[in-house]
Amino acid sequence: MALRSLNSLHAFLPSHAVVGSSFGNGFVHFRLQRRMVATKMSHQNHQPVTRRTANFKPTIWSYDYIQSLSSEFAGKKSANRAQELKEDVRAMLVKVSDPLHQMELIDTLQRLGLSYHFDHEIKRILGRIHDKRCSNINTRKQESLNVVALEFRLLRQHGFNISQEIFSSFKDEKGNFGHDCKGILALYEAAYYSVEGESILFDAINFTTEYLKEYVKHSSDDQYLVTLANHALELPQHWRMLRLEARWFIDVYEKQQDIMNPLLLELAKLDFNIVQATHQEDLKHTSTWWRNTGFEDKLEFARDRLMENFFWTVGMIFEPQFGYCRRMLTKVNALITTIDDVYDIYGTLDELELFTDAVDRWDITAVEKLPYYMKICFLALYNTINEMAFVYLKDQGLDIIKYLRREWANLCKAYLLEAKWYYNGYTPTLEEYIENAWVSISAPVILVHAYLLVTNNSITTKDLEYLEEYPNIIRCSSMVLRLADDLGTSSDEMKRGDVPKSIQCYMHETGASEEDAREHIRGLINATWLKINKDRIGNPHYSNTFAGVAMNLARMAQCMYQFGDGHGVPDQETKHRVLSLLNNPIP
Ligand code: 0FV
Ligand code: MN
Ligand code: MN
Ligand code: MN
Ligand code: MN
Repeated sequence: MALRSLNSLHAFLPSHAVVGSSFGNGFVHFRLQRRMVATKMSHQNHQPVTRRTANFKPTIWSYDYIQSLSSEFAGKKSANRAQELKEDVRAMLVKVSDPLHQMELIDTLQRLGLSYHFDHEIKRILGRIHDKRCSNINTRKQESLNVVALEFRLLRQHGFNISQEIFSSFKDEKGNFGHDCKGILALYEAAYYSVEGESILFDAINFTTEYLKEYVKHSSDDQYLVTLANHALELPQHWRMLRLEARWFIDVYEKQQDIMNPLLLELAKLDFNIVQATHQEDLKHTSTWWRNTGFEDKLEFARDRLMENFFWTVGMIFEPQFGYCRRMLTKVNALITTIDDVYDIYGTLDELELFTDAVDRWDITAVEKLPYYMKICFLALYNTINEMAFVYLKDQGLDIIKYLRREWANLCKAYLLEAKWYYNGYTPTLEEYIENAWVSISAPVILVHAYLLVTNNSITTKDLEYLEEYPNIIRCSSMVLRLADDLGTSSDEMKRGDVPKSIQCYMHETGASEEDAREHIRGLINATWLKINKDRIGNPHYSNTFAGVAMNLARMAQCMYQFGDGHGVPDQETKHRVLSLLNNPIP
């Protein structure tokens, strides 16, 4: 049935009458299950309005708890000691001359979450390694798989171009890469940096995955390697949230008495705790803002997830100097989470049209027509984003309001289309769904704000035009976020009543089982990472910082939805993760 005819049909039906109507798809029965809340008088026409409720759990992080956070690592004493240690490590890094040891040290610094202090040194060292290796690719035969794979991964991580061919001599005619387990693990981690069409690396992922699965099943003397292999099989390093990875690796590293360097360990712990203290201050700031929005009681139906929204932001950008960016992006995330619930749960279609129009026009006088809860929501959005633009104008001399409001308007339009699909019982094809859903997941909003917030002082009109076209890195990061979100949230969304998500669209279109559809979606996530990897190689269009934020958003999605809906469900895995990153210092 054509969408247009469904839309016009809808105009004759009150919103609740659509429930249970027979639009001939498999989702109608879910819609019957949606829970209804008390009937209220609508602001518009004084007809009773039946609204959905999601019954989200309340937050587990109270305002008072957040405001009580404090850390003994916030002061000068810690900062001074860290400074001393950093200079020692820097000296060590430039003194090491053997390339293998240099690379191992860089890898350890990265895993401990310390490499951001040594960006310049690391880039210089890797630049030298890249130049030297590019000129004599054939000498690789004498080297171990471990060395070559480590080098390949580090170079790709830092945007250097290096060919997959350096692995060809390790591969036999059966597609095996030998029996050196350390090397195979290194190859596994490296292969996740592949781009489309790299068949050696494609084979490498298959081979190494099977090999490592067998390896961890059988007892081994090397417990360290078993630990790393198990962790890698769960998710490769490339896909992991940086701070959680650092927190995990610091513990693992400490237990490795024979290879552990006490200097690195002390700095890693101290730095982690200092960064945590900075994050606590950012969190307190945003929690006061959140309380002042009044959403907690004026928009009671919406998720109260300030802490989780902050956690997403820490995943996107953790370095202490980006505190302002972290604070603003947390507000952006919290606004998105709330507005998403307005469209998905509470708003009637009439109200949603008005809200979308108000955001599209970015017009304060549009508030007059909105129901009370939407006035609160719109003004909080309008004021927060305008203030951000005001600060930008004042400090950077650049008027960014038109770029910001465009993103919010696009988001609301994508939300509105989904709401129409939902009320009309329409199931799009997967392609039609995705065309809208990479926008409705909100990543373009987040990343355009992030781009402006991390690219201080140097933005040109050309950059802004480039941004308006949504570079690949934004599209791909959005795709990963959307697909991972659908894997983690769509089961509950279907139960409460929502538009069919990627899994359901694919099932509807192909007749696949849910498990096969999920497998298909996981395949799309894999394929999207290949595009991200390609975009990273030698790309001059944006800073490494921004590329990091965009990739980190994709990583965060895989983290938040690893065990279900980590964003919506507050008291499970996310709770422990939040405690370990934001509450508990490393002893
Ligand atoms: C997810 O909710 C959600 F709210 C997101 C991803 C918005 C906030 C984004 C960040 C904090 C990064 P939900 O699954 O309800 O989103 P959809 O789009 O599926 O309704
Ligand atoms: Mn090259
Ligand atoms: Mn939603
Ligand atoms: Mn939604
Ligand atoms: Mn969802």
